[in-house]
Amino acid sequence: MADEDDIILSELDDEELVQQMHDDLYDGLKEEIEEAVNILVERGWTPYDILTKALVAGMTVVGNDFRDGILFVPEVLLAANAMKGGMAILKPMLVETGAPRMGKMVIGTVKGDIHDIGKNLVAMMMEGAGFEVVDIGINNPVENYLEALEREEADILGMSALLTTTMPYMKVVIDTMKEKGIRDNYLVLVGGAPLNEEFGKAIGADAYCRDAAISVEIAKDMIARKHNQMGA
Ligand code: B1M
Repeated sequence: MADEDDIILSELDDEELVQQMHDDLYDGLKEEIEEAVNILVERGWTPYDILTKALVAGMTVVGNDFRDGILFVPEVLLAANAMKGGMAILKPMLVETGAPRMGKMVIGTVKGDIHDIGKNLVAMMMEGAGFEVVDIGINNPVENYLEALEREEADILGMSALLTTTMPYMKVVIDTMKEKGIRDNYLVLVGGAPLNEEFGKAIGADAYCRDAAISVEIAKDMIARKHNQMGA
């Protein structure tokens, strides 16, 4: 028999459920997060709204308490694991849009950095928008990026960094591309919480992308412009 205090997720209204998801993410409760994501899908929520309003917003609370020394790495890893459980349910919905192929992107987190949730989200949304995405994972030295770009004959390089100590590595990658004379063969998009527009410009990226949805918009726009230029 269920304990009197047990919360039945399906009995909560949308607002209460989203609040409960923030709490469950905080507590690293993967199964509860998965159940709640399924409930919101059944209630007709778009995958994007579930991602942003329930999962990403919940992770922001986790991030703030991590910053303030209230949560520590093990708890944050559990929260990240719960978030990934929710994202795995949404992935097919974001990916199977039947959109025409737009171009190919190689994406990875830079050397020294193991954060991958944001990168994974960008990869999913890019796939959903019709881009082919090759995810080379975390902790990538410059050689990994260059090798993948060439092997995959990609159009776009996406780099992610979540630490102020690792974001300068993006410049190392771009400078190496310049040295090798291949910089202009690719669109270079960068993102991650500590970056901003100014930083993107300073390191010579084509664009800084604030979030996954904006990454898609920028990539679509830039690829279309590139095709137009080539056609002119
Ligand atoms: Co880390 N961590 N962490 N962490 N962690 C942050 C980034 C931090 C801000 C927390 C804090 O203090 N508030 C802080 C960095 C401070 C700083 O540099 N100024 C920090 C720290 C300090 C650390 C460690 C050093 C802690 C330690 O060990 N003492 C350590 C470093 C490890 C390493 O990388 N070498 C560390 C470890 C970890 C965990 C392993 C525990 C875990 C990562 C698990 C994983 O990713 N699998 C973790 C987590 C989860 C976080 C927070 C809480 C959440 C990050 C996240 O997933 N956000 C984070 C706090 C925060 O950001 N609020 C924090 C959700 C995600 C959807 O957002 O990643 O921003 P985000 O991605 C967005 C956009 O930024 C953008 O689009 C995404 C989707 O909209 N985007 C791109 C991201 N990449 C893109 C690439 C693109 C385009 C857009 O390419 C085109």
